Amino acid sequence: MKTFTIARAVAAALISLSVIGAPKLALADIKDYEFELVQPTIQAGADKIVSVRLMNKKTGKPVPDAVIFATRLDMAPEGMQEMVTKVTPMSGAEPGTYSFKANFSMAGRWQLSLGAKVQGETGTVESKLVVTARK
Ligand SMILES: [Cu+2]
Repeated sequence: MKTFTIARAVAAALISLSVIGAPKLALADIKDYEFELVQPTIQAGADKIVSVRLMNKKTGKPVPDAVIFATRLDMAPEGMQEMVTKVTPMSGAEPGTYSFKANFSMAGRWQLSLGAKVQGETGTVESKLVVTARK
């Protein structure tokens, strides 16, 4: 009788665990996505291409077909927030990679601010990446 009760309690606990665990597996979170630079350094100068990869941290795979917006490139990391350069989206070299053309008119660290909407996810991926322009 006692063994039977314990077995039932264990079974009940396992069932409630699987119920609690299920939503986490079913729902991806916008926080599971992040941008990373394909290359952290770039040659200073006009019309340079900077590429980023949007990663799903849970699967470790790049995310294609995201809508990228709110891009800004400035020298905030060097205390030059007002030094802003235009960012032109380009087609990415491979799925999940997003490229931009910009003038890196000065050597030093540039901050690339990005936003993204991922298909099937609510919310926005936001990221600030620092690219170093070499002379
Ligand atoms: Cu500057």
